[in-house]
Amino acid sequence: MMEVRRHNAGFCQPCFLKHCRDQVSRAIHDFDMLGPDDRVLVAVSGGKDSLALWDILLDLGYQADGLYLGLGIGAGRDGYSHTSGTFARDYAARRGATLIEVDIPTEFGFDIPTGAREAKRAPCSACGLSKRHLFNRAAVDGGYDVVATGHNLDDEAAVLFGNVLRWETAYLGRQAPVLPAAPGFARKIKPLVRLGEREMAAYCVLSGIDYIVEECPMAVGNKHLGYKDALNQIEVQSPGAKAAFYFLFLDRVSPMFSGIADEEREGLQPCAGCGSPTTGEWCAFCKLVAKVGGSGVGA
Ligand code: Q46
Ligand code: ZN
Repeated sequence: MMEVRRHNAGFCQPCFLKHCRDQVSRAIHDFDMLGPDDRVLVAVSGGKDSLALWDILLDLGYQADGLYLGLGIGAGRDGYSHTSGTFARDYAARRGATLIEVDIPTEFGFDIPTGAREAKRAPCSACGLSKRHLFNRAAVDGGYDVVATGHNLDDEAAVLFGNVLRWETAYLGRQAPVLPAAPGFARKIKPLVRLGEREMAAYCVLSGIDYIVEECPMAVGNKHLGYKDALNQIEVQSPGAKAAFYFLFLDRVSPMFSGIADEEREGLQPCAGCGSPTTGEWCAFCKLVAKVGGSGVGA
């Protein structure tokens, strides 16, 4: 029996898997994320969230391919990136699904820890901008309509908490489960926003999906993890608080900031290196590649 306190409900195995699929269907419907003919590119890390998302989208009948990005984190065959790639490949092979791979060290000549150090950025900042850029580029180049990521309710509530603490209005304007397509940008969707971290781990265990349990070593000391802990403590006292915090924000507060996000997408021009839309002459990813002295700018 799997208990979900937020819903004050307990589920047997088949009902729990159905509950997860239903929550994803509801998110897709409520936020108008996907049409039946959309081609979806799922950002797959080898972790529980992205593999569960890919599984559920396939079960729901969507045309969903995976994209695995090699970040070069951790040395050797036991390193984080090597291991996470193995889980992504194994899942794709077992399910007969298509997995596209982009390996940053091979294609651009640097790994994320080195890139971050040489560009004097926090590792997660260098990693995040690389992921956003390369997922979008793969989607646009591959003719996909949508990039789907495995951000769950815990992730989104923690990001919201951090943005509210510092009243980051531009980020608040952008924090939606759907970012519409624009010239040079595929639509971005987060179909797991109605499901928590614990539910995603249970989904994988109950449906026999093997995933990398180890956290990325670069996440240690990350502020985001502290926000998750704080919200978990609140959730213990008041089940449902996390979902209320996030969904009432979307309903009542985020419309006030959406104009800021729209303004940010206006006045973009093609990056001199890769052609992706950007505010300056070079996009953040090409600047990172240039600082690290890597290869592939303009490729
Ligand atoms: S993979 Fe990349 Fe995460 Fe690792 S370096 Fe940070 S952002 S923690 S989701
Ligand atoms: Zn560029």
